[in-house]
Amino acid sequence: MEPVGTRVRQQGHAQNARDWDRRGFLRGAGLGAAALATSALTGCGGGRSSGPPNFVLIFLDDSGYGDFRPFGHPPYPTPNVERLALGGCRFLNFYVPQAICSASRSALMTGCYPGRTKVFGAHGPRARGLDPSFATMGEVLKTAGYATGVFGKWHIGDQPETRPPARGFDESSGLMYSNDMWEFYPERPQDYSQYPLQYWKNGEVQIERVTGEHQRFLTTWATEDAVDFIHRHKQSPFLCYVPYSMPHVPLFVSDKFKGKSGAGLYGDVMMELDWGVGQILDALRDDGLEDNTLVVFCSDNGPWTSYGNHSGVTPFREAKGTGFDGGTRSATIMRYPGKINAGCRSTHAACTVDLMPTFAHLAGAAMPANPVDGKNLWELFQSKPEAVNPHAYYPFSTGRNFEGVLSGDGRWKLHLPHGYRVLVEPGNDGAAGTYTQARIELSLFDMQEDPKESTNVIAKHPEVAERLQEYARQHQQEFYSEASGG
Ligand SMILES: [Ca+2]
Repeated sequence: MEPVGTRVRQQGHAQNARDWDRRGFLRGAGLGAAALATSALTGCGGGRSSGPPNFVLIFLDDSGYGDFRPFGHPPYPTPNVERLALGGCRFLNFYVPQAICSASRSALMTGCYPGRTKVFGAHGPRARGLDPSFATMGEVLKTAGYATGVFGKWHIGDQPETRPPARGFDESSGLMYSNDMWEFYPERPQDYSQYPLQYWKNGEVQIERVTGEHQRFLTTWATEDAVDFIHRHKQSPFLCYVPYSMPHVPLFVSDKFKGKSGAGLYGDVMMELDWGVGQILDALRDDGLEDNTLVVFCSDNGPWTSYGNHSGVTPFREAKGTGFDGGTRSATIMRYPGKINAGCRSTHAACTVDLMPTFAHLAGAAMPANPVDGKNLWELFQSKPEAVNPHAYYPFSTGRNFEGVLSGDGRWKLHLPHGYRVLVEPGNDGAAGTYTQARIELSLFDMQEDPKESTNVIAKHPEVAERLQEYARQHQQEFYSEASGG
């Protein structure tokens, strides 16, 4: 029998989506004949228990550092993320190199800084995105025999040569860019009215014109496709990349969680994402794959606080779209039973660019021919006592502006002089608030003593500032000078 969710997406109209939601809820709740049939078919173990690990990479969109326990204390339950953290390691100082969608995702997929790929900010419909000369994680792992799937928001290319099927992913479903780049969205609909938001599956448009009714299912569909992919590939090594579209505005939630959090729509959306994490963890457990799978959980950037009660929270300075830690520091969990200590907590600095090289190392895959900035940090991710971060520094940027560097040990952060946006008044219930522009001069922050970047200590530590300024000069020269094409 054809899966119900697939049929809905092929037909792609609201009534069927609602019908599917009801049946999807029954199945998710373990009720009805469909639930029994599904579990009887899939919950039988027998997955590959040795050899190179599988990778499950869950990447949220705009989730704040404090949106989940145990990183924060949100007013809604997140039991599945807590379960993941209890079984693995929490990384408290994990960074993205730029706190905007496309730049962050390109860095994750390639292990290259935005200054190298020249993918900055967030691209819109029909953009070419990431140049195919930079290998993706999917392409790298495929050379080692991995099956690869991406289920959710791609956002690093919307042309035939830059969509997932051309970039190393055997299977794919979801949106090619953000869910607000959308003719129905009240913010700037004129920018997107010529391009209906499309839902893609395996290189074909499955829904020509995504509506609000469809958006309610984005989290469920990504989850279902990821779970299905895991079940079908339990005998071969796989990469299952799940870049959820939520909790990027406009927020949507299925009936499973609508009104369930008691904390508004954002809480409902986060509960549904937590449910998705739980479904994926259950699939790994049921297939006997838990011990041979590295699960990584992270967000592409910090919260979009302009959206007020439709935004997450961060304890750090500023938020999405800035080089401050409120934008670039992501609550990250890694679980790999027997290899990463359960319940561990790491304060090492690390960055999403390091994931691809680390995955390649674990998979026994050769690194690509193009230069890569990230490094294999497997010993550091395992919290080996002797492990040190081999990076002298991590750069951070916003759009095309290189803004400064963080020392590789995470202790010091140097801001070059740059402008940045500051929230004046948050919006409410889906409406955007207002920003003003501010400026920071050359500043050094001691991230250990002052993680909120509040006190400039450059006069107190001139030798540290000089060392970081030299790294910044080198980075500027290599990636942002005219000679570099920057
Ligand atoms: Ca984002």
